[in-house]
Amino acid sequence: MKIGITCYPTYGGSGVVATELGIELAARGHDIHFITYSPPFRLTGREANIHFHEVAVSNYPLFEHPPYDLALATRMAEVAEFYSLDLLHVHYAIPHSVSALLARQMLASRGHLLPFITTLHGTDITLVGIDRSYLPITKFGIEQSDGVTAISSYLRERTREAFGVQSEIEVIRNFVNCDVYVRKPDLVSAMRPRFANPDERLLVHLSNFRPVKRIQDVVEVFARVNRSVPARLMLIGDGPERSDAEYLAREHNIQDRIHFVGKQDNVNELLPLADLMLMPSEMESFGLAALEAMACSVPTIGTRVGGVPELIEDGHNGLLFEVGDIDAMSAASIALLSDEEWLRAMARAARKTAQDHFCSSRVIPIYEDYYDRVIART
Ligand code: GMT
Repeated sequence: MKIGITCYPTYGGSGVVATELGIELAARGHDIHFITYSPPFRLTGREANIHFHEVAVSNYPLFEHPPYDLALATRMAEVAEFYSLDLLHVHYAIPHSVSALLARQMLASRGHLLPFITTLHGTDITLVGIDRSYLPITKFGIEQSDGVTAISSYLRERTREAFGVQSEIEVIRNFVNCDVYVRKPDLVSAMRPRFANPDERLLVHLSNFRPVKRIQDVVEVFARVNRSVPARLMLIGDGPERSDAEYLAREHNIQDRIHFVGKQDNVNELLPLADLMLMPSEMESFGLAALEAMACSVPTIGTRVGGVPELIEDGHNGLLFEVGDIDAMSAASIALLSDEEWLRAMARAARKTAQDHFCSSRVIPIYEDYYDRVIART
């Protein structure tokens, strides 16, 4: 198949899923065309069967807000025509589904068929999408899509409730490449000493440091853990809450125990170094960072929100708490990190969950099957 993929190419779960999906599909022989304003950050540019088409937005002085959505629609239509795309797959509804709709209409007027699929990721529905200024057009974009997928059952139900969308929404959960995201003992032995001493535990958090991730809770939990168990914290990513986290670390005088490693491409090399992942988010429609950690045999202490319980089974492959319950999360982290056998059992269960249910080898064929069905009915 020839597939166009559009996403936010920056540091964020939806862009990661879209990019990894493109990489996996290309490895299975499909021709993948990314259509975005810059190359998705996890692409190396050396992958076979992957093409990148930049969306350039002209910045005429009259435009206080350059119309990216229109430039995107134009580029989508051009690429689809020049490369005979079979379908477009857009990740994150706003504004991508509306641009795809325009591209489909432009091509239809010239007798070309271009079905498009929208994948809903979370904040496009739970935050941005329900803002009154975007709701009607987001709902329209979803309803006009030839296929709609959601990354969890939670998000499907939330979309139905919040938008009153009646059309079919297929749940296709996020995935991870279990051969790439895996704990390799040699690599761990070589790299872990850079981040923690042998007698110390290493905790990790990975996000875009937005308020929804509650980075302050990560630092608060770590501060309490560090009082009972010698430990270090690795913070992967960057974003608006970073300086608050740095300030809080100084207040607790634990700044020397925290590694702010910033945005990293190869998180598969860093995650396996850790003993425990902290994900105290206010909301997660799925929680991709937790899945990536789980595949690396790192269990998560997280919050019972959104789609997280569809990934983490409390007490089996991780532990779930109410949002903001720092005391309970700290106590559980200390208990788990102090009990080697329990920690190992949970690490094994985390890896097994990733392997049994969320490996790309299982999920990508589900996408392929869905593409076939959408193309067949349009
Ligand atoms: O969580 C973010 O701030 C980023 C956001 C995105 O769209 O990039 O993440 C959403 O999509 C991820 C990939 O499907 C999910 O794993 C996240 O749970 C989801 N975030 C929220 O629902 C808050």
